Amino acid sequence: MNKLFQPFFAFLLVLITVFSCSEDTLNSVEPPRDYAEQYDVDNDSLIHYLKTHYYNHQDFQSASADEFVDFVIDTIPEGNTSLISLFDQVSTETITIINSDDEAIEHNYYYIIAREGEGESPSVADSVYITYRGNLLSGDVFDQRTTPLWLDSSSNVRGFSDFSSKLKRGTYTDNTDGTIDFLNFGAGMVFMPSALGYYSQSSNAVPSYSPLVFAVNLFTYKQTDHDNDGVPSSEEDLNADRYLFNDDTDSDSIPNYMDSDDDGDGTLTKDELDRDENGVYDDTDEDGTPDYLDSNYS
Ligand SMILES: [Ca+2]
Ligand SMILES: [Ca+2]
Ligand SMILES: [Ca+2]
Ligand SMILES: [Ca+2]
Repeated sequence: MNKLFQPFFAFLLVLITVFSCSEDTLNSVEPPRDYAEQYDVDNDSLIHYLKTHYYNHQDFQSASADEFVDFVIDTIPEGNTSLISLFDQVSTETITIINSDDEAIEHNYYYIIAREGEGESPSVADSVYITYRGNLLSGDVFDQRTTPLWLDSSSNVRGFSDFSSKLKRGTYTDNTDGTIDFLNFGAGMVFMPSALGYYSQSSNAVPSYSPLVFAVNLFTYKQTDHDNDGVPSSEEDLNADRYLFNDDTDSDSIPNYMDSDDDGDGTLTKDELDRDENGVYDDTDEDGTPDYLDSNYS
């Protein structure tokens, strides 16, 4: 049995490069490039990469339930017609990015579920217990974690957290020696344009405007409530677009998932959420908007 996975439930918040950098860490002096133009460039690069590379998909199909399989991506040799390209195996997801002129720019990312997993999937707001490897289209690995760690999905780059929510967790067994064995966990890869990664930000390992590839194993996850207001963070994505930063009921620039008084009426959400404690959010005027999002009721 695989004893790779040891520090379970030790919640670690580790600052690593799948995290988005904050605005003040931008080291680019030029204004960021136009999203639509950059997307076209990135998407061409991604399509070319997908058509010219393959991965070891058979290793995943033949793996036993507890086996940890490394993702191996390689170039299809010239003239080879038997290898199946990544392009012929990917699914596509579209994320809309709103630019500074309020225009919606659709961004595709591509992904492969190599191992289905057997449990539920996390939301983009949850904490995920994962291993991963990140590489550029050149093949260079810029970040890798082979020991599982907890990551807060809301802090990860958007393409990473969105893709994570497509994986299913596995099951696990506690061993008497304190180790954990994970079984049938979900595993896959995501191929994303730079706008869903670090975009204009750069580091030594990741140049600006780099499309990214991540291979991810999802062992398990847990629900979060970032602002401790009693509403799970996943429910604070009110418009259900799998993005937490554009839901701000009281327009105070603090998104709901971080706002302990969502409607800004001076009563904390936790104090007006469910006064009669019947498990249903209170809606005093029965207008369909619960009191904690209704500034008419506090
Ligand atoms: Ca949202
Ligand atoms: Ca707010
Ligand atoms: Ca809230
Ligand atoms: Ca209210």
